[in-house]
Amino acid sequence: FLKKPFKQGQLLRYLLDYFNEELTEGSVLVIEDSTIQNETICQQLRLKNMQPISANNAVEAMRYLLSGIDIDVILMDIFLPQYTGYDLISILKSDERFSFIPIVGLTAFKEKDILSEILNLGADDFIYKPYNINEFFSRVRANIRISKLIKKLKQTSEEDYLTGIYNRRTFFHFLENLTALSVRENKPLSFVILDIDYFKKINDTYGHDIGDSVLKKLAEIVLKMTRRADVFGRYGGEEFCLALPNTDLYGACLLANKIRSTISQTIMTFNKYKTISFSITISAGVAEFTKGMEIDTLVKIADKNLYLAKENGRNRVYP
Ligand code: GH3
Ligand code: MG
Ligand code: MG
Ligand code: MG
Ligand code: MG
Repeated sequence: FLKKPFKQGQLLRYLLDYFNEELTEGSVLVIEDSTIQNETICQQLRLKNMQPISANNAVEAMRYLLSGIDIDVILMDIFLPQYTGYDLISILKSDERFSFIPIVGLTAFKEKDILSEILNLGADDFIYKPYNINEFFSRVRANIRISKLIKKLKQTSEEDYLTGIYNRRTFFHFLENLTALSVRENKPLSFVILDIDYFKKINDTYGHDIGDSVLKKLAEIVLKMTRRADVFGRYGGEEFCLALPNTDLYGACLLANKIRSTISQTIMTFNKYKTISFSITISAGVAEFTKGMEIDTLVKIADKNLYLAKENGRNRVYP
């Protein structure tokens, strides 16, 4: 129900929200080698407002998953050429990037203990072919429900509530992985801590809500200036951290300085009782990871450099 007269844009937003809900009940990756069956399943899903993504084998399915496309449920035929459903389930369930996506096994093969084998491997549900169409939809839908709930929980636990970037725990989880990658591939890796200068004064002068908005704005600016492979998180309070793969100390200082300079030149404008405009500065400490170094040590070095940047006048990067 939408009461007239409505503001311009309100109707459009309402319709978009409405149709988004209606149109996308969930996305389903359909892995089935029989083209006819694959097409039939996709057709059936489409009729129920689910978005099918069709793959004919495990490799194709992996390609979709690795592309980062959002998938709610995986519907998987067990007998596939080359890599079977058994292989694929084992791979997906031992990879933290995909293990949370519900897998529904699908087969016409009724012998032996196939159902329990598949569930034991890590599949979440199972449907025998030929299936009752209502049961099929109900099972897919139930798994979409669970999937969306898991994704929401995952997001809440990984993100910083205020800025939407990674929280400290997630950041360090990624950093840990990046240190291993750096050793394995013999590529540099750098770590940066950014800290807003005199942030307490912003809160004291304009209020905590404006302080919060400054943190959000800063996160937005830094995120735009980093590469896809870089990891950006909120270290705590008004401190942020960056992990920069394939970047040595020199490159990291260069980027940190670019960020520092951009921020100092950004006029932030907020509307409270009146329009408030000001700019902020940040200081940064940088450290490069070397083989065998503990993460604690890496952080300590960056922290020490941040301290030096502060001591020597702020709005600067050390070393
Ligand atoms: P320095 O230049 O030495 O870094 O000074 P500073 O004032 O930035 O540092 P200090 O550590 O003294 O103060 C940090 C302030 O950040 C204090 C705290 O209230 C504020 N703060 C921490 N988290 C939040 C938050 O989520 N929102 C807001 N608005 N303020 C926060
Ligand atoms: Mg098959
Ligand atoms: Mg601080
Ligand atoms: Mg500070
Ligand atoms: Mg401080």
